[in-house]
Amino acid sequence: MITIYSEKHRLRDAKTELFGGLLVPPYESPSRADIVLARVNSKKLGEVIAPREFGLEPVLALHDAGFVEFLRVAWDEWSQTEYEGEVIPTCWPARRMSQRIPDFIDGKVGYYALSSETSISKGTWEAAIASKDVALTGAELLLNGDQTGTSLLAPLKASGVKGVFSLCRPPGHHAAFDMFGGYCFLNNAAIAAQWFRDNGIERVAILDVDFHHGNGTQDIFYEREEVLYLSLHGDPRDAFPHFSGYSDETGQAAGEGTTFNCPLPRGTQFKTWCDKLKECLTKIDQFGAEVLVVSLGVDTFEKDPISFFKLKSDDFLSIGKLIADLKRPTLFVMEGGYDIKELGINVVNVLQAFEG
Ligand code: OKP
Ligand code: ZN
Repeated sequence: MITIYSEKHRLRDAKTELFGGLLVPPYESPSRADIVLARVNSKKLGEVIAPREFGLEPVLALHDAGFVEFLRVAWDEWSQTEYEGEVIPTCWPARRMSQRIPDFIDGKVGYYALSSETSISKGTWEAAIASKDVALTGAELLLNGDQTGTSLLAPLKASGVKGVFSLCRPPGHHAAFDMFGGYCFLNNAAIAAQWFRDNGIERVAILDVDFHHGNGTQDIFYEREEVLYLSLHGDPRDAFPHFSGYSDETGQAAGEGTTFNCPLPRGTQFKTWCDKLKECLTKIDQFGAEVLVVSLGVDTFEKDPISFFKLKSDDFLSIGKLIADLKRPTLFVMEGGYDIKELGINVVNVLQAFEG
């Protein structure tokens, strides 16, 4: 399997995350991509290639233009104040308050933030742009093949088991139409899914196996019938993002029925999780998805420091195998996973088992 990877992920290296009332070193750190890449290489998963640049058009296809411009200038505007730390929101347009966009950066960051743990730091914008290019390059490779002109999609359709791995960092699934947070800025998986739609693919499914609900992906496609979003995640009554991911959120308007949420309780083991995964896979099959995008988070791991499921390293092999059984061209987009020690093992387990 080919991996798409950009060194520019290093530009996202915030000093602070607001966690438990303290400013701590972020869980979402450059070492995450390093450890995954090291495992990709040591297990000889396949070639590792750099992304090409797609510009802002595919981003503006589904993110708000004002939001994207805010992300671009946020660090510079913050740097021009007397503030000494990183960009952290402290004030929101909460219930019954005005939804206007303020002028000063303090107000703007509150307007565009969905949570406060995620500091915007120097280089965040550049890394987020590279991350969405990693996703888009993977999508393009899956659809059009490599430079030799060989389409990967044809053999995919025949064998049903071809995939591409976009090693995105920072992650994306919490990034909504006009909100950042949960370590995410631009929604890499959603941008890739939309790119497939804009390049002749009728029906796309996004399967989100990250421990956290992908509120951003759900938000972006909530009223859309051609993109099916399915997620298994920690029950939002107990887990971030807390205000999205309930089972009665099923889509709206034309998109009614094309969102499927499986919230699961503390301590969930693989057996229970896997039964839900199989339900999701059946729905993807029935939906007639031509391409599958997997939001691949492995923070469901039993040793993950910020999550509460109990999956073991070998379970990730089963996940890869079950996804392969769907026989759909599959773009794996990296999301979360914070047990640095075993992160690479768990990610590459999914990918190698997918390849069989
Ligand atoms: C990003 B991804 C824990 C607060 C949760 C944010 C988690 C973001 C996860 N007390 N902090 O989905 O892996
Ligand atoms: Zn997560």
